[in-house]
Amino acid sequence: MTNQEIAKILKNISIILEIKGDSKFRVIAFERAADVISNLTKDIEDIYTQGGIKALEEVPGVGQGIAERIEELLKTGKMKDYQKLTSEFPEKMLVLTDVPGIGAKTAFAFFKKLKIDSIAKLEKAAKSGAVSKLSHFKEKSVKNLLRGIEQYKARAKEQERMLLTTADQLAGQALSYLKRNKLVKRADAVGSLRRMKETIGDIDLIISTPKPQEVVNYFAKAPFIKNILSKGNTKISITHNKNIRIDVEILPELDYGSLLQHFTGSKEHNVHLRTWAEKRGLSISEYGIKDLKKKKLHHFSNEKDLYKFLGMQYIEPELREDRGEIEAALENKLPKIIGYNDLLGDLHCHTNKSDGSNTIFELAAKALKMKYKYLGISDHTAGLGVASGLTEKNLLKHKAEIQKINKKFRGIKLLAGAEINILANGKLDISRDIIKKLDYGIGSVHSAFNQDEETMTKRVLNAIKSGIKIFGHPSGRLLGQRQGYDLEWTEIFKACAKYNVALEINSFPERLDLKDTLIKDAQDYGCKFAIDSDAHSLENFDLIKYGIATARRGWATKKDIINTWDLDKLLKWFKS
Ligand code: DGT
Ligand code: CA
Ligand code: CA
Ligand code: ZN
Repeated sequence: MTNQEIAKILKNISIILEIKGDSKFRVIAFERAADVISNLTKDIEDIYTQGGIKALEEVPGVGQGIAERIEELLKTGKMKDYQKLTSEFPEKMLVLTDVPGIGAKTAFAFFKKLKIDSIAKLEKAAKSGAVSKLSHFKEKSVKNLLRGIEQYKARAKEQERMLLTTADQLAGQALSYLKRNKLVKRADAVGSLRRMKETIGDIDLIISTPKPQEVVNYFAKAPFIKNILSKGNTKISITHNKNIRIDVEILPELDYGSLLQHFTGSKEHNVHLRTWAEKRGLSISEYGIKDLKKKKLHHFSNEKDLYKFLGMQYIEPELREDRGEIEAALENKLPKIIGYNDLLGDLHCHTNKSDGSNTIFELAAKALKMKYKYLGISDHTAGLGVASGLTEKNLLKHKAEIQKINKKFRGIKLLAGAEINILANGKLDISRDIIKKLDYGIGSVHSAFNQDEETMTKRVLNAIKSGIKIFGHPSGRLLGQRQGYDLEWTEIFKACAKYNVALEINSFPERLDLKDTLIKDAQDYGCKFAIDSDAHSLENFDLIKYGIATARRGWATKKDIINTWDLDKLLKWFKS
């Protein structure tokens, strides 16, 4: 039984206990255990086989009672308590609580009074007005309900895909296994991973070798394989033991450029390219480009030559989404997008004075190792009362501390910033005077996410005019968990350009926010960007790669990204 399956059952128990009005303490205990187990890196089954029930009890959040139930589940595949609970409150109806805005009690009312036990039935009842039979369901709540259902559906679709970081790690593991074999001449990740798309459906790899069959057999023996889906002479598809599909294609080196181009996609980019070429008597495939008139097949061992042959600029993989890149490449008008080594600093990170895990000194040492010229420290402010943030007084103390530690470092300059809450009414939670004493402020929305578009837009516009220099994770989306809030983006872009506020491109895997398409749009208004890690620990600094990838997918160039600028220029802009 997987951790996820066990966590799901514990979570369901907590929901049913809540419906039944059981003690809050018990509800939370099951919820917490579910949460811990679903995030555990070790398999519960392994923990149990190795250390028995005592080892289970050592898992944080798992007490004796829950450990006994997990043991029962692992031994018998069943849990009596759970069977009893679900006979009264069917497992099926619990899906309703996954809709944002529906709690355990409401879900049960839907089930009991309207016999609703699926999202489809819920949607039907909301649209037909049947839900208003529940006394507290008036017009506004029906509208919210429909919105919640839309969010649920979007999230379900996204959850079938993995985060870019996950795919990147697993592909890295598979590639390093392949490269240990001398028969493997070249091996690359292709598909959406090479294009660095924010979420990935499956992983695609290509290999060139003189001995395809031997390499297929070698790959089939990889230790990370759960099962083999299909196996041929030049291709193999497997399921990774993390339940992820990997497709592998193998070709001789002669055609590697064509293969790379073909399997990198996107499908839309390739279709456009093929149609364009057909009109010119050329047929493009993974085996090369055929000149139909002269009946000659051109081979490409190198992708750059392929685009050159077609008479266009080389198109970086991140741009291949059919968003105008082919037209631009033909006119020699593709922008030179930011490179992976162009950043001179990072402007968003947290110390242990708010919710980070490291000291100022540790962060600075890491930034120096990354060859940064400056590092902006931006801890949370205290205005929301949640998460440990800094009060105005403590923020000034923190600034003094940053300046003190700055003196201990050569080659890197520490900047004193803050991540300031944009309150529900659009005010910032620290005063303008304090912001002026800092090098810069990031303004972020961390509360009241459900405001309507007009209110949210006004709120953010107000903050943009209040002295912040970076608008942090602008849409607030969390991939697979939460859609971004509603903003009138053209208004936001105009204001950011006018008040010299950079839009953040946050590198956290579930954020990648601002997203690629909006980055592209924002440039039409003259907006600037800051690519930040938002590091809460030292390893988080390395996530910056994904933020840069997102900027590249948004066609952003070096000059538009404020943390590619040298310190003088940056500080001058902060004062503007
Ligand atoms: P994903 O896996 O949903 O994140 O997206 P991709 O782009 O990796 O798509 P996938 O895995 O279905 O296919 C890998 C690449 O194969 C795709 O990017 C382009 C290439 N390809 C070439 N011709 C075709 C075609 O006719 N259909 C599809 N689906 N892909 C094609
Ligand atoms: Ca794929
Ligand atoms: Ca695939
Ligand atoms: Zn932050």
